[in-house]
Formats: sequence, C-alpha cells, structure tokens
Amino acid sequence: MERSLVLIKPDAMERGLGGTIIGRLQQQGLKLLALKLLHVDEDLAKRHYAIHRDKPFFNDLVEYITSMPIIACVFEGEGAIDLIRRVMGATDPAKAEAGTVRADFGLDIQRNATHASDSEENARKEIGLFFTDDEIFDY
Ligand code: FUP
Repeated sequence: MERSLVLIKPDAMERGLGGTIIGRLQQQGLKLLALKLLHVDEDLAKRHYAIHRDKPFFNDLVEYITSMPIIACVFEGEGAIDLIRRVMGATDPAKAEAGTVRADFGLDIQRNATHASDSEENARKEIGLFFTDDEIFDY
C-alpha cells in the first residue's frame, strides 16, 4: 500500500473543482485517509517546494500556493503514487493526456490544478509537512 499527498491548488479552488478532483481519485478506488482546508504560509510552501528552490519559478510558485486556502489530502492504495499521477496527467496541462485532471482543468504549467507526490520518499516527507499522525485515519 502506498500513500500520496494531493493538493488542490488555488486555480482549482477558485473554480470550485475540489470535490470533482477528489471524486475522480475516490472513483479509482483510492482511499481518502486525511483531508483539510488550510492557508499554506510561506514557511510551509518553501519546505514543500524545497526541491525546486534553485529553479527560476520558485518564488512565483511559493507566492501562488500561498495566495488562498487550498485543500490537502492523503490518499492510499496499491500503486497509489503512479495511479494518482496518471489521473492528474503531465505537469504542463497543454501536454497532459486527454481525460486527465490537468488536461481537463489545468490552465498553464503553474496553475495546473493539483500537486501529487512523485515518490514514496517524497510522499512521506510531504504528508509529514501537512498532517500530524492523529489527523490521518487508518480504516
Ligand atoms: P509535478 O510533479 O507534476 O507537480 O511537477 P514538478 O515537480 O516538475 O513541478 C512542481 C510545480 O512547479 C508544478 F506543479 C508547477 C511548477 N512549475 C512551474 O511553475 N514552472 C515550470 O516551468 C515547472 C514547474
């Protein structure tokens, strides 16, 4: 069983797409273990995107993700990390396969609707940044 951190980003929040995107993941049989609405502060944003700190788009990304409350959730399932990334589609919505979340709802490479962990190691780190153990339900 794998776990993944999924974020519904500001552009999707603004358009009321949280439920739709979470629904798509639940319809894949993924189990929702944790869910919260939160306004990410600069410190959390920088930690979450630490891997990108030297990239030219880092400051914009931090500003963007802190611009309004977002939804964070933890999903669990067999092969959850790859499955969720397939449901989301390529980072750049223009390149995402038809029928994926980013193809359907993403606006551009920054405003691409969602974040999903890309490895088990990163998932563990990211889940730990957004949730305490007692906020994650084991059922
Ligand atoms: P992903 O794993 O698909 O979310 O994509 P990356 O880890 O490569 O990128 C993380 C985030 O950086 C993306 F969701 C959007 C942002 N980004 C940009 O804003 N500009 C770029 O050129 C590349 C990524």
